[in-house]
Amino acid sequence: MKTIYSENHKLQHGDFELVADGLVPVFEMPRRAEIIHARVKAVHLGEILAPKDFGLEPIKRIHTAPYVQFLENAWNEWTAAGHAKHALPYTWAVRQMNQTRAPVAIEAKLGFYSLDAAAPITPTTWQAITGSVNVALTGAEMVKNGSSGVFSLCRPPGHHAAADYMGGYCFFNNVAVAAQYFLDNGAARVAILDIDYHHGNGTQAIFYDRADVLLVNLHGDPSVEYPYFLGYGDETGSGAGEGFNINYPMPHGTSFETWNANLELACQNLERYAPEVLLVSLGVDTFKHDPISQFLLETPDYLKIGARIAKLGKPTLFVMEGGYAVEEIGVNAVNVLLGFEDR
Ligand code: FKS
Ligand code: ZN
Repeated sequence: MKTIYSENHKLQHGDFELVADGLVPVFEMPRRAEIIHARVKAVHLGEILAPKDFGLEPIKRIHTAPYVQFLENAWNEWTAAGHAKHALPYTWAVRQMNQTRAPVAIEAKLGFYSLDAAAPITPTTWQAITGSVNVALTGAEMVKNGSSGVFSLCRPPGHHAAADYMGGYCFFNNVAVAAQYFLDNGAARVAILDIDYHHGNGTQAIFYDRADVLLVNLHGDPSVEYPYFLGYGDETGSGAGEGFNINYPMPHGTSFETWNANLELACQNLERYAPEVLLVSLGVDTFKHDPISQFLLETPDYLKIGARIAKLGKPTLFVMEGGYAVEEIGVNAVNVLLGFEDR
């Protein structure tokens, strides 16, 4: 299997994130992608290619123009406003507040275009996030052209980002942009399987009323797990999209046995939908030693996951999302790909 990778991911490196006990060094760090890259090389997974530049048009098929413009200009506006440290939001437009009138002050825009304070904007965030989308799109183009499986080693991740907000380390929704790329290039039915520990709220929000993308999510129960406010089992899609959003929330402490039983149900739904192409939001924060997550999957389990996905028999684009047990992230992520290839 070929891997798409760009060194540009290193241009996203936040300092701190806010957790319940205060500020801690960011979990979503460049070393994550470097360890995965090293593992891809070590097992000779296949050729590693640099991404092509697809420009902003494919991004704007998913994200609103004001949001894209906000991200492009955020750092300049932030420094022009006299700030020097990484930009973080701290005021949000909740409930009865106006959520349609975009504010002018950069401090306000940060809150307007975010769901939390876990997506720091640094001087080089823009290059990193456009690079990450290009990694996804380059993989999508290769799958479109006949590859049976490609690994887009995206960083920063994307599945928490919606059409017009960032959050949870995500800015552009790489997997959604890639899914739309397939639809815009001849596919009529696309499926996304999100196996990251966290619910892919951004991907769900983007495709919620659409029947051309089936989204299946396996994740921590949102009543006790980030992103908290989306990801329940009764969220099944709306309008034309009714029935095309399927959630499998699971409690803290879920073992591979239980998780795998839900993967089986997820795969049966994918088989019924019979997509032309499958995208996998690949997170390995389901690992039992993940520092911010609460499932109990073990390293060999990831081989079995890849093998089950391969059984679907669809051209498949793997898009990297989360995983914070940094030393093991390479083995775990690449095990999914090795399992897919029956290696
Ligand atoms: C932890 C608080 C939660 C944010 C967690 C974000 C998870 C991101 C992810 C992605 F795939 F997007 F990277 N903080 N105490 O893993 O879902
Ligand atoms: Zn995650």
